[in-house]
Amino acid sequence: MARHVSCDDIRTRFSHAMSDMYRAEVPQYGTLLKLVADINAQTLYHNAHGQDALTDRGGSELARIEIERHGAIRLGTASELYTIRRVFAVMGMFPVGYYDLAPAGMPVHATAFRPVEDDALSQNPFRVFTSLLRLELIEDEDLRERAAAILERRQIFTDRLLTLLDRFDAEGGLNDEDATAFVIEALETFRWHSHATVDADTYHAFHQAHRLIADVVCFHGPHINHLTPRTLDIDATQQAMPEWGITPKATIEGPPRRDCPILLRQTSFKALEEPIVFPAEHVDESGGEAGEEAGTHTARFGEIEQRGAALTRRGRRLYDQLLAASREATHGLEGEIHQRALAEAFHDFPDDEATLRRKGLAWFDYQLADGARVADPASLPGERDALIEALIEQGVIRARPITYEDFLPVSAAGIFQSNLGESSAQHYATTDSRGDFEAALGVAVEDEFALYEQRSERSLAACLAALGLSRVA
Ligand code: OOG
Ligand code: NI
Repeated sequence: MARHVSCDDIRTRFSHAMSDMYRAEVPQYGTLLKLVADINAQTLYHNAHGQDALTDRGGSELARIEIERHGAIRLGTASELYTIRRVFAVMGMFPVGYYDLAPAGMPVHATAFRPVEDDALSQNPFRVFTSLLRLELIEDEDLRERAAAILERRQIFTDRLLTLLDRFDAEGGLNDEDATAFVIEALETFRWHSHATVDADTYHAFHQAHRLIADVVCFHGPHINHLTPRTLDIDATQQAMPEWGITPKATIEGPPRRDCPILLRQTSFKALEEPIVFPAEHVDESGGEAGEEAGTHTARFGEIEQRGAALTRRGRRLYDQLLAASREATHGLEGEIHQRALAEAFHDFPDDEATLRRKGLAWFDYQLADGARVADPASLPGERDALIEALIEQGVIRARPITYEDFLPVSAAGIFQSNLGESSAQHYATTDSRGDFEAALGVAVEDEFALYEQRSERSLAACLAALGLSRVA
């Protein structure tokens, strides 16, 4: 039997193919990539420490930055979500986390498909924020039923892709030829279609109910709506954007600028209105066919992100609390002034690595220092936390923050809004629908906190084992 291509390789082939496709479709994305590469090179040049901080996994963090991207798609039905899970599985990407965006006025819930193993993440951490429209939140019953009927009729996956998915599931992998075909076929699902599947009136009716509904329901497939490169300095990138002909949104989402970056900071720019064509649906009075009708649709945009340390549950609670509390102080503010008020509101969030670690606010990865040896094992404390501190103090092990690999619901809602128009947030009185989402997905989503904890524990256990101190772990 022919050898299987690794899922990691398929993911990397796919993310390159997707990036090439998006660059051809949205030229501003190409400009953004150049700008981010430029800023990253400058940041590394001016900040040897920044480079050092990125070399935590033996330099792999630095290597992955250049290919690191996240994208987003919006799906219409449970069965689309079920099948996209199978598609991402071929690329070694699994659903992590549940994001309910209804409280923020978006009629969707979501997960992030991403690699979960350390090795896979360091090779290429490609992620796709994947949301599912919640039709039940459309109030107008007639519109809701029309949307469901339209979505029921479409097939967003090619026949060949479905065959390849069955082969992958049956054989546990794809050979080189099939992997190549898989990338080509999977890309079709993410492609932009300028022909709407519904007439202009139907489109406008959905658009009126919520722009997001029109975007999901009226097209042949869930076009990739952005691909985001990772910058090492989002403030500098945001500032430079206008010089490159790109207009960013007024505020950076997420935590303020800090010495020790945490979680995720993001900003986006609105894509231009794109021409679309509505099919000729009616026969006009003279008996001739009324021609296709031209229109426009705003769907695709650009975004940049800067990633920092993953927070523990405790750290995340503090982040959520401070962010909520900052609302009043930052309301209506933009740009630098907004960032200053936000930084003020985050004053109580410790901003040095040692405190973040000791207070259990962020996750750390532990590595043995070069040539590390314990001089006097008997003198080491028995209690675990004290032992770790002693080993760090003696320079035997090093602790590095683990990079946050996920998304933030409040930020995501802000990104949705900037892209769909500020007026897009609506009030939805809903309960958390995680159960429905997981039923559609066919599996439970993984818990991101558990993944970070396991990684931290594994790295620590390996250090202690190598030092002959495993009894404590
Ligand atoms: C997804 C918006 C969320 C992010 O980075 O948080 C997102 C969408 O607009 O479909 O991309
Ligand atoms: Ni995004």
